[in-house]
Order: sequence, then structure tokens, then C-alpha cells
Amino acid sequence: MPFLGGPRVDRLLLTPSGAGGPFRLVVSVRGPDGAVLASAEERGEVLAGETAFYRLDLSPERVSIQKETGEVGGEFIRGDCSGDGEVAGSVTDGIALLSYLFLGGAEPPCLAACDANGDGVVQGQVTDAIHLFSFNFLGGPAPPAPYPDCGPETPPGDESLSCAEPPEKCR
Ligand SMILES: [Ca+2]
Ligand SMILES: [Ca+2]
Repeated sequence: MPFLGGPRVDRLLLTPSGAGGPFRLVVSVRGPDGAVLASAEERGEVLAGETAFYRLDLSPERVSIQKETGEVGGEFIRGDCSGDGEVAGSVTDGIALLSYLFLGGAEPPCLAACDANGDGVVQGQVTDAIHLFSFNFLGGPAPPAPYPDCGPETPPGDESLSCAEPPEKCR
């Protein structure tokens, strides 16, 4: 039976708004007639202040839910392009970004953090550097979340940019 859209992998973020606690997660793939082709179930627990990442592997033959840990979904601070954990009052983030983009400088450790305006794009643009300089020295708006605290990537923009090396502060 054809699977509309083809196999794909999605990610699920669980962040409890209250005290948190145990949960039961059920994912099913249904055919055009509504019949369940495959399903998977996962039980776990997410506590207040935590975020749990689950990777959903969906295809007509297989459905799986796998908890992600460690480097996947590394947290970061938006705007911290230099990776030192600081953004406010710092000129180095904008410089690190411009150097990388236009002067052949080293690739930043966490590209998602360099997307200071949160539009999901970094390459070939000066807008993120301008956002940083504007925020730090001209009273412009702060970077969107995750800022000023560490936080997870927001799909799809942050995920495609990815954060290869989350800053020390966020590990
Ligand atoms: Ca920095
Ligand atoms: Ca951007």
C-alpha cells in the first residue's frame, strides 16, 4: 500500500507546563481507509523544567518512538554565535558571524545560535549580525527564544541549521 508523502522522520518535544509526571505516548499510521497499519507506544516521565525529545520513525512497515539523548537536540542561547555563553553587551558574536560568512572565518560551533533573528536562515545574510549589533548597542529587540536562557532547537529552522557543539553553559 502506498504511503502518502513517503517515509519521514519527525521529532517530538515534550515540555510539561505544570509539575510534569509520567506519560503514555501512542503513535499510529493509518491507511486511507482508516485502518491502523502500524503503531508504537512509549511510556516515560518528564519532570517540570525538563524537555524530552522523541524521534518518531514513521513508515507503513514500521513505527518507532525512540528517546533522544545527549548531543541530539543540544540546547543553546540564540545570538551566542561565538559559543562563549554570553550575548548581551558582547561584540564578538556579530563579528564571529560576519567573519564566518564573508571573510572565510571558522564555522561557528553552533550555527543555530547564530540565527539571531530566528528566521531559520544564516548563510549569505547580514541581518543576524545587524540584529545582534542593534540589540547590544542601539536598544533593539533581543533575540527570540531560546534567549537569554539555554533552550532547545525550534523546528524547522534551528534543526536545519543545527547546533553541532552546544555551548559549555548549556550542557
Ligand atoms: Ca557569545
Ligand atoms: Ca537569521
